Amino acid sequence: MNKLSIIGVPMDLGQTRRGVDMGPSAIRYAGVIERIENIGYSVEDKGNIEIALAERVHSDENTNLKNLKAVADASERLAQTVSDVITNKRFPLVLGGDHSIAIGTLAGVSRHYKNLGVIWYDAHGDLNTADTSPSGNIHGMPLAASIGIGDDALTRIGGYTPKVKPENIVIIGARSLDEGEKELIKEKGIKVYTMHEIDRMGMTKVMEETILYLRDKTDGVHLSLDLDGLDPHDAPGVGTPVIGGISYRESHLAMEMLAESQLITSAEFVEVNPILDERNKTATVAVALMGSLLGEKLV
Ligand code: 4U7
Ligand code: MN
Ligand code: MN
Ligand code: MN
Repeated sequence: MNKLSIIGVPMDLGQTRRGVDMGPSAIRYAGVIERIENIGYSVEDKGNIEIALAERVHSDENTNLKNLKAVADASERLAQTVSDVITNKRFPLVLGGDHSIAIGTLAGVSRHYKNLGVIWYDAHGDLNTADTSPSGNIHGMPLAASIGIGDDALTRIGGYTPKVKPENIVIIGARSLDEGEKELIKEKGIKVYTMHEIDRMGMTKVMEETILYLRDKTDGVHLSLDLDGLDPHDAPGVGTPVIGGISYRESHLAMEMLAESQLITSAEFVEVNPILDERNKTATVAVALMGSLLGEKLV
């Protein structure tokens, strides 16, 4: 039987809006365990990683990265937990929390692969550094940190860097990229399907190309799905919504195609903020997408 472990990360220190720390609870409340058990997995819930309370963290004056030390500490704990899950031959499913948690998730996953691939499903590139970030929020930096660019405290989680090669990354859904991020994408040759390509080619072709692009050169693929990749109409409970996003149906199709490809070896769903949500809609959408990703069938 396929085995899966859920890891909750009630992280809100990578940005400044309250509520995203309740994401793991909202996703559990939306029935994630039952949903995945019904597909046929043996599911273990490892509970939550300990995160410092935002009210008790004071930022370091030596850096403009908000809550840097607290985020780095939590990333180390998450990396260890994720790595243990993989060692035990279980699929790690990480529930956020803001997207800064991807730094820890990837640090835990990447040590198990020679050539990890990453699908970054997001309205944003999350490729900022202290120098390019307009906000100082670390949730806008995890992909940069994972390719080894940024503050050492973030790039060296787990004691090694980089976690991913730029040519093994596919960003899907981008529609809000900062200038520094655009430059980095060009410089590093990161593959991006913006909303323009999704509109123009359709999600089917985007996913076919993504799967072909990653299949041969990787020995594992991590899916990092930021709910703000979806249109705010379908996923209103996110801290940084951007209009003109991917629909629920398109996302559902993308997850089903990934399930069919059997490419995905770990996943995280992030940025669910129940305070900003409408009757737990975004957590419910997240659980439905997890179901599709993990092989749920309609008939
Ligand atoms: B998320 C932003 F400036 N780019 O760096 C920044 F637009 O994990 C947003 O994708 C980052 O939700 C969004 O602060 C981070 C901003
Ligand atoms: Mn985003
Ligand atoms: Mn993101
Ligand atoms: Mn649309």
